Amino acid sequence: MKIERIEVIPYSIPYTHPLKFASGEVANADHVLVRVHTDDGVVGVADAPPRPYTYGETQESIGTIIEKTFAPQLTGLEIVDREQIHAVMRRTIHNQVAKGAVDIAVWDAIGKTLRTPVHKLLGGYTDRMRVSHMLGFRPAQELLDEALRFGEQYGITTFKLKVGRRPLSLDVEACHVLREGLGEDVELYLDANRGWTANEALEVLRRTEGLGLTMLEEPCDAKEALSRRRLVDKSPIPVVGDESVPTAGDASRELLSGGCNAICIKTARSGFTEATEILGLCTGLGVDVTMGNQIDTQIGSLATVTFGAAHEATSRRAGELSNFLDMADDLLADPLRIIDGTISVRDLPGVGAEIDEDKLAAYRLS
Ligand code: MUC
Ligand code: MG
Repeated sequence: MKIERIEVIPYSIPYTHPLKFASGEVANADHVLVRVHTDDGVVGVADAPPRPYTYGETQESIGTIIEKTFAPQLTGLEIVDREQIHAVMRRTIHNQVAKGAVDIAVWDAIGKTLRTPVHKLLGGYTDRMRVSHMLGFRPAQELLDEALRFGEQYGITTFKLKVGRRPLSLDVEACHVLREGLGEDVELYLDANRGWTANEALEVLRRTEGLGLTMLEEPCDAKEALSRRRLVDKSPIPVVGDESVPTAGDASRELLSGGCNAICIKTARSGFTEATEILGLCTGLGVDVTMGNQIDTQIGSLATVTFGAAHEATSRRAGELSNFLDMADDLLADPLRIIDGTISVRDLPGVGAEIDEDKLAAYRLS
Protein backbone atom coordinates (compact mmCIF):
# COMPACT_ATOMS: atom_id res chain seq x y z
CA MET A 1 0.00 0.00 0.00
CA LYS A 2 2.68 2.45 -1.04
CA ILE A 3 2.22 5.56 -3.14
CA GLU A 4 3.26 4.56 -6.66
CA ARG A 5 2.52 7.74 -8.61
CA ILE A 6 0.50 10.96 -8.47
CA GLU A 7 -1.40 12.08 -11.53
CA VAL A 8 -2.45 15.71 -12.16
CA ILE A 9 -5.03 16.46 -14.82
CA PRO A 10 -5.87 20.11 -15.60
CA TYR A 11 -9.39 20.54 -16.94
CA SER A 12 -11.87 23.30 -17.74
CA ILE A 13 -15.67 23.33 -17.40
CA PRO A 14 -17.66 26.54 -18.05
CA TYR A 15 -20.09 28.11 -15.61
CA THR A 16 -23.60 28.88 -16.80
CA HIS A 17 -23.79 31.62 -14.14
CA PRO A 18 -20.33 33.09 -13.40
CA LEU A 19 -19.83 34.03 -9.73
CA LYS A 20 -18.58 37.58 -9.07
CA PHE A 21 -17.24 38.71 -5.72
CA ALA A 22 -15.00 41.47 -4.34
CA SER A 23 -11.69 39.70 -4.97
CA GLY A 24 -12.43 38.04 -8.31
CA GLU A 25 -14.79 36.28 -10.70
CA VAL A 26 -15.15 32.65 -11.78
CA ALA A 27 -16.54 31.98 -15.27
CA ASN A 28 -14.78 28.63 -15.84
CA ALA A 29 -13.79 25.88 -13.43
CA ASP A 30 -10.13 25.76 -14.51
CA HIS A 31 -9.24 23.15 -11.92
CA VAL A 32 -6.83 20.25 -11.45
CA LEU A 33 -7.95 16.68 -10.79
CA VAL A 34 -5.44 14.92 -8.55
CA ARG A 35 -5.18 11.12 -8.38
CA VAL A 36 -2.90 9.28 -5.95
CA HIS A 37 -2.20 5.72 -7.15
CA THR A 38 -0.97 3.02 -4.78
CA ASP A 39 1.05 -0.05 -5.73
CA ASP A 40 -1.94 -2.33 -5.05
CA GLY A 41 -4.19 -0.55 -7.56
CA VAL A 42 -6.13 1.82 -5.27
CA VAL A 43 -6.72 5.35 -6.64
CA GLY A 44 -7.50 8.29 -4.35
CA VAL A 45 -9.15 11.33 -5.98
CA ALA A 46 -9.44 15.04 -5.15
CA ASP A 47 -10.15 18.34 -6.88
CA ALA A 48 -7.91 21.43 -6.68
CA PRO A 49 -9.61 24.79 -7.43
CA PRO A 50 -6.92 27.45 -8.06
CA ARG A 51 -7.72 30.91 -6.66
CA PRO A 52 -4.77 33.13 -7.68
CA TYR A 53 -6.40 36.28 -6.24
CA THR A 54 -6.69 34.60 -2.87
CA TYR A 55 -3.72 32.25 -2.43
CA GLY A 56 -1.47 32.97 -5.42
CA GLU A 57 -1.77 29.44 -6.85
CA THR A 58 -2.70 28.88 -10.50
CA GLN A 59 -3.81 25.82 -12.48
CA GLU A 60 -0.24 25.59 -13.79
CA SER A 61 1.47 26.07 -10.41
CA ILE A 62 -0.71 23.43 -8.74
CA GLY A 63 0.09 20.90 -11.47
CA THR A 64 3.80 21.73 -11.41
CA ILE A 65 4.32 21.67 -7.63
CA ILE A 66 2.55 18.32 -7.33
CA GLU A 67 4.19 16.74 -10.37
CA LYS A 68 7.71 18.08 -9.95
CA THR A 69 8.10 18.49 -6.19
CA PHE A 70 5.57 16.46 -4.16
CA ALA A 71 5.21 13.36 -6.35
CA PRO A 72 8.94 12.46 -6.44
CA GLN A 73 9.20 13.00 -2.66
CA LEU A 74 6.01 11.08 -1.78
CA THR A 75 6.46 8.09 -4.07
CA GLY A 76 7.27 4.99 -2.03
CA LEU A 77 5.67 6.25 1.22
CA GLU A 78 2.97 4.11 2.86
CA ILE A 79 -0.46 5.59 2.08
CA VAL A 80 -1.52 5.41 5.77
CA ASP A 81 1.58 7.29 7.04
CA ARG A 82 -0.04 10.73 6.79
CA GLU A 83 2.38 12.36 9.21
CA GLN A 84 5.28 11.37 6.97
CA ILE A 85 3.40 12.60 3.91
CA HIS A 86 2.76 15.96 5.59
CA ALA A 87 6.33 16.24 6.89
CA VAL A 88 7.44 15.96 3.25
CA MET A 89 4.92 18.54 1.98
CA ARG A 90 5.77 20.96 4.83
CA ARG A 91 9.31 21.25 3.41
CA THR A 92 7.69 23.43 0.72
CA ILE A 93 5.97 26.51 2.12
CA HIS A 94 2.57 27.84 0.90
CA ASN A 95 0.85 25.93 -1.97
CA GLN A 96 -2.10 25.24 0.32
CA VAL A 97 -4.55 24.20 -2.43
CA ALA A 98 -2.07 21.76 -3.99
CA LYS A 99 -1.33 20.27 -0.54
CA GLY A 100 -5.04 20.13 0.30
CA ALA A 101 -5.82 18.11 -2.82
CA VAL A 102 -2.98 15.64 -2.20
CA ASP A 103 -4.18 15.23 1.40
CA ILE A 104 -7.81 14.55 0.39
CA ALA A 105 -6.70 12.09 -2.32
CA VAL A 106 -4.56 10.31 0.28
CA TRP A 107 -7.53 10.09 2.69
CA ASP A 108 -9.69 8.78 -0.18
CA ALA A 109 -7.08 6.09 -0.93
CA ILE A 110 -6.88 5.17 2.78
CA GLY A 111 -10.68 4.82 2.96
CA LYS A 112 -10.70 2.64 -0.15
CA THR A 113 -7.83 0.54 1.22
CA LEU A 114 -9.69 0.04 4.53
CA ARG A 115 -13.04 -0.32 2.69
CA THR A 116 -14.47 2.38 4.96
CA PRO A 117 -16.15 5.73 4.16
CA VAL A 118 -13.86 8.65 5.04
CA HIS A 119 -16.68 10.47 6.89
CA LYS A 120 -16.58 7.52 9.32
CA LEU A 121 -12.78 7.61 9.62
CA LEU A 122 -12.91 11.35 10.34
CA GLY A 123 -15.56 11.14 13.03
CA GLY A 124 -18.88 9.81 11.71
CA TYR A 125 -21.02 12.36 13.56
CA THR A 126 -23.90 12.56 11.07
CA ASP A 127 -24.72 11.65 7.47
CA ARG A 128 -25.65 15.01 5.95
CA MET A 129 -25.27 18.75 6.11
CA ARG A 130 -27.70 21.58 5.59
CA VAL A 131 -26.77 23.64 2.53
CA SER A 132 -25.99 27.34 2.42
CA HIS A 133 -25.98 28.93 -1.05
CA MET A 134 -23.59 31.74 -2.00
CA LEU A 135 -25.10 34.66 -3.92
CA GLY A 136 -22.62 36.61 -6.09
CA PHE A 137 -22.75 40.26 -7.19
CA ARG A 138 -26.06 41.02 -8.91
CA PRO A 139 -28.72 43.73 -8.74
CA ALA A 140 -30.84 43.34 -5.59
CA GLN A 141 -34.00 42.08 -7.32
CA GLU A 142 -32.06 39.38 -9.24
CA LEU A 143 -30.50 38.24 -5.96
CA LEU A 144 -33.91 37.90 -4.41
CA ASP A 145 -35.25 35.98 -7.42
CA GLU A 146 -32.26 33.61 -7.26
CA ALA A 147 -32.66 33.02 -3.51
CA LEU A 148 -36.40 32.39 -3.88
CA ARG A 149 -35.72 29.91 -6.71
CA PHE A 150 -33.10 28.04 -4.65
CA GLY A 151 -35.49 27.96 -1.72
CA GLU A 152 -38.31 26.58 -3.81
CA GLN A 153 -36.30 24.15 -5.92
CA TYR A 154 -33.86 22.79 -3.31
CA GLY A 155 -35.29 23.72 0.07
CA ILE A 156 -32.31 25.94 0.87
CA THR A 157 -32.98 28.37 3.74
CA THR A 158 -29.48 29.81 4.35
CA PHE A 159 -27.75 32.27 2.03
CA LYS A 160 -24.35 33.93 2.05
CA LEU A 161 -24.41 37.24 0.21
CA LYS A 162 -21.21 38.38 -1.50
CA VAL A 163 -20.64 42.02 -0.58
CA GLY A 164 -17.70 44.43 -0.51
CA ARG A 165 -18.94 46.71 -3.33
CA ARG A 166 -18.75 50.49 -3.55
CA PRO A 167 -20.87 52.51 -3.15
CA LEU A 168 -21.89 50.72 0.04
CA SER A 169 -25.54 51.40 -0.78
CA LEU A 170 -25.44 48.56 -3.39
CA ASP A 171 -24.89 45.96 -0.69
CA VAL A 172 -26.99 47.70 1.94
CA GLU A 173 -29.92 47.73 -0.47
CA ALA A 174 -29.38 44.04 -1.35
CA CYS A 175 -29.51 43.11 2.35
CA HIS A 176 -32.78 44.99 2.87
CA VAL A 177 -34.39 43.55 -0.29
CA LEU A 178 -33.35 39.99 0.60
CA ARG A 179 -34.61 40.23 4.17
CA GLU A 180 -37.87 41.77 3.09
CA GLY A 181 -38.43 39.22 0.31
CA LEU A 182 -37.24 36.09 2.15
CA GLY A 183 -38.82 36.72 5.52
CA GLU A 184 -37.40 36.35 9.01
CA ASP A 185 -36.77 32.63 9.09
CA VAL A 186 -34.15 32.54 6.35
CA GLU A 187 -30.54 32.86 7.57
CA LEU A 188 -28.53 35.59 5.84
CA TYR A 189 -24.84 36.39 6.30
CA LEU A 190 -22.24 38.43 4.43
CA ASP A 191 -18.81 37.89 2.89
CA ALA A 192 -16.89 40.96 1.66
CA ASN A 193 -13.72 39.16 0.50
CA ARG A 194 -11.63 42.11 1.83
CA GLY A 195 -13.52 44.56 -0.38
CA TRP A 196 -14.07 47.22 2.27
CA THR A 197 -12.06 49.08 4.85
CA ALA A 198 -12.87 48.28 8.49
CA ASN A 199 -14.70 51.61 8.81
CA GLU A 200 -16.79 50.90 5.71
CA ALA A 201 -17.71 47.52 7.19
CA LEU A 202 -18.80 49.24 10.41
CA GLU A 203 -20.95 51.62 8.41
CA VAL A 204 -22.63 48.70 6.63
CA LEU A 205 -23.27 47.02 10.00
CA ARG A 206 -24.96 50.22 11.20
CA ARG A 207 -27.05 50.54 8.03
CA THR A 208 -28.20 46.90 8.19
CA GLU A 209 -28.98 46.89 11.92
CA GLY A 210 -32.17 45.01 12.72
CA LEU A 211 -32.01 42.76 9.63
CA GLY A 212 -30.83 39.75 11.67
CA LEU A 213 -27.63 39.14 9.70
CA THR A 214 -25.76 36.34 11.46
CA MET A 215 -22.09 36.70 10.39
CA LEU A 216 -19.68 39.00 8.56
CA GLU A 217 -16.85 37.20 6.74
CA GLU A 218 -13.47 38.71 5.80
CA PRO A 219 -14.81 42.32 5.75
CA CYS A 220 -11.40 43.93 5.12
CA ASP A 221 -7.77 42.87 4.83
CA ALA A 222 -6.77 41.05 8.02
CA LYS A 223 -3.25 42.46 7.61
CA GLU A 224 -4.64 45.90 8.55
CA ALA A 225 -4.50 44.57 12.08
CA LEU A 226 -5.42 47.61 14.18
CA SER A 227 -8.55 48.65 12.30
CA ARG A 228 -9.61 45.05 11.88
CA ARG A 229 -9.36 44.48 15.66
CA ARG A 230 -11.43 47.61 16.26
CA LEU A 231 -14.08 46.28 13.89
CA VAL A 232 -14.15 42.87 15.58
CA ASP A 233 -14.51 44.56 19.00
CA LYS A 234 -17.40 46.70 17.84
CA SER A 235 -19.26 44.20 15.64
CA PRO A 236 -22.48 42.85 17.16
CA ILE A 237 -22.14 39.70 14.99
CA PRO A 238 -19.24 37.24 14.63
CA VAL A 239 -16.49 38.32 12.23
CA VAL A 240 -15.37 35.25 10.32
CA GLY A 241 -11.80 34.76 9.11
CA ASP A 242 -11.69 32.99 5.73
CA GLU A 243 -8.81 33.65 3.32
CA SER A 244 -6.75 34.94 6.26
CA VAL A 245 -6.83 31.51 7.96
CA PRO A 246 -5.85 28.64 5.61
CA THR A 247 -3.68 26.94 8.27
CA ALA A 248 -4.00 26.24 12.00
CA GLY A 249 -1.12 28.68 12.61
CA ASP A 250 -2.96 31.43 10.71
CA ALA A 251 -6.18 30.68 12.63
CA SER A 252 -4.30 30.91 15.97
CA ARG A 253 -2.71 34.22 15.00
CA GLU A 254 -5.96 35.80 13.85
CA LEU A 255 -7.98 34.57 16.83
CA LEU A 256 -5.36 35.55 19.40
CA SER A 257 -4.72 38.98 17.85
CA GLY A 258 -8.44 39.75 17.65
CA GLY A 259 -8.58 39.71 13.83
CA CYS A 260 -11.67 37.47 13.86
CA ASN A 261 -13.83 35.55 16.33
CA ALA A 262 -15.12 32.75 14.06
CA ILE A 263 -13.35 30.61 11.47
CA CYS A 264 -14.30 29.40 8.00
CA ILE A 265 -12.84 25.97 7.24
CA LYS A 266 -12.32 25.08 3.58
CA THR A 267 -11.18 21.57 2.77
CA ALA A 268 -9.95 22.70 -0.68
CA ARG A 269 -7.14 24.73 0.90
CA SER A 270 -6.64 22.84 4.17
CA GLY A 271 -7.29 19.20 3.18
CA PHE A 272 -8.85 17.00 5.85
CA THR A 273 -5.68 16.86 7.96
CA GLU A 274 -5.10 20.59 8.44
CA ALA A 275 -8.88 21.16 8.64
CA THR A 276 -8.89 18.74 11.60
CA GLU A 277 -6.16 20.78 13.31
CA ILE A 278 -8.05 24.03 12.73
CA LEU A 279 -11.27 22.48 14.03
CA GLY A 280 -9.54 21.19 17.19
CA LEU A 281 -8.14 24.65 17.86
CA CYS A 282 -11.58 26.25 17.41
CA THR A 283 -13.53 23.77 19.54
CA GLY A 284 -10.85 24.07 22.25
CA LEU A 285 -11.25 27.84 22.28
CA GLY A 286 -15.05 27.78 21.95
CA VAL A 287 -14.91 29.50 18.56
CA ASP A 288 -17.67 28.95 15.95
CA VAL A 289 -16.74 27.39 12.61
CA THR A 290 -18.39 27.40 9.19
CA MET A 291 -17.73 25.02 6.28
CA GLY A 292 -16.88 27.27 3.33
CA ASN A 293 -16.86 26.86 -0.44
CA GLN A 294 -13.82 27.62 -2.62
CA ILE A 295 -16.22 27.75 -5.58
CA ASP A 296 -16.02 23.99 -5.63
CA THR A 297 -17.14 21.39 -8.15
CA GLN A 298 -19.23 18.42 -7.04
CA ILE A 299 -16.00 16.58 -6.19
CA GLY A 300 -14.91 19.45 -3.93
CA SER A 301 -18.38 19.84 -2.42
CA LEU A 302 -18.48 16.12 -1.62
CA ALA A 303 -15.15 16.54 0.18
CA THR A 304 -16.60 19.44 2.20
CA VAL A 305 -19.70 17.49 3.24
CA THR A 306 -17.52 14.47 4.07
CA PHE A 307 -15.52 16.55 6.54
CA GLY A 308 -18.39 18.73 7.73
CA ALA A 309 -20.78 15.87 8.50
CA ALA A 310 -18.04 13.96 10.31
CA HIS A 311 -17.94 16.40 13.24
CA GLU A 312 -20.54 17.93 15.53
CA ALA A 313 -19.14 21.48 15.42
CA THR A 314 -18.89 21.63 11.61
CA SER A 315 -22.40 20.27 11.04
CA ARG A 316 -24.15 22.74 13.36
CA ARG A 317 -24.34 25.44 10.71
CA ALA A 318 -25.30 25.04 7.05
CA GLY A 319 -22.24 24.38 4.88
CA GLU A 320 -21.59 26.22 1.62
CA LEU A 321 -22.14 23.30 -0.75
CA SER A 322 -24.23 24.34 -3.72
CA ASN A 323 -22.29 26.54 -6.15
CA PHE A 324 -21.65 23.56 -8.45
CA LEU A 325 -25.28 24.16 -9.52
CA ASP A 326 -24.00 27.14 -11.54
CA MET A 327 -21.66 24.93 -13.63
CA ALA A 328 -22.55 23.66 -17.11
CA ASP A 329 -21.34 20.15 -16.21
CA ASP A 330 -19.23 18.23 -13.69
CA LEU A 331 -17.01 15.16 -13.42
CA LEU A 332 -18.89 13.05 -10.84
CA ALA A 333 -20.38 9.88 -12.31
CA ASP A 334 -23.24 9.99 -9.78
CA PRO A 335 -24.21 13.68 -9.37
CA LEU A 336 -24.67 15.27 -5.95
CA ARG A 337 -28.29 15.89 -5.02
CA ILE A 338 -29.72 18.56 -2.75
CA ILE A 339 -32.82 17.14 -1.07
CA ASP A 340 -34.82 19.18 1.45
CA GLY A 341 -31.95 21.63 1.66
CA THR A 342 -29.36 18.98 2.57
CA ILE A 343 -26.56 17.01 0.92
CA SER A 344 -25.72 13.53 2.21
CA VAL A 345 -22.35 11.84 2.57
CA ARG A 346 -21.76 8.69 0.54
CA ASP A 347 -21.67 5.31 2.17
CA LEU A 348 -18.92 4.11 -0.10
CA PRO A 349 -15.29 3.32 0.66
CA GLY A 350 -13.24 6.54 0.61
CA VAL A 351 -14.90 9.88 -0.12
CA GLY A 352 -17.10 8.32 -2.80
CA ALA A 353 -16.18 10.54 -5.77
CA GLU A 354 -16.34 8.22 -8.75
CA ILE A 355 -15.17 10.06 -11.88
CA ASP A 356 -17.05 9.91 -15.19
CA GLU A 357 -14.10 9.07 -17.44
CA ASP A 358 -15.88 10.19 -20.64
CA LYS A 359 -16.51 13.62 -19.16
CA LEU A 360 -12.93 13.84 -17.93
CA ALA A 361 -11.71 12.99 -21.45
CA ALA A 362 -13.96 15.73 -22.85
CA TYR A 363 -12.88 18.48 -20.43
CA ARG A 364 -9.22 17.67 -19.76
CA LEU A 365 -6.67 20.13 -21.12
CA SER A 366 -3.72 17.72 -21.43
C1 MUC B 1 -15.52 32.70 -0.23
O1 MUC B 1 -16.04 32.28 0.80
O2 MUC B 1 -14.73 33.63 -0.14
C2 MUC B 1 -14.32 33.23 -3.17
C3 MUC B 1 -12.98 33.08 -3.33
C4 MUC B 1 -12.61 31.87 -2.73
O3 MUC B 1 -11.47 31.39 -2.63
O4 MUC B 1 -13.69 31.29 -2.19
C5 MUC B 1 -14.84 32.02 -2.57
C6 MUC B 1 -15.90 32.07 -1.55
MG1 MG C 1 -15.15 33.90 2.10
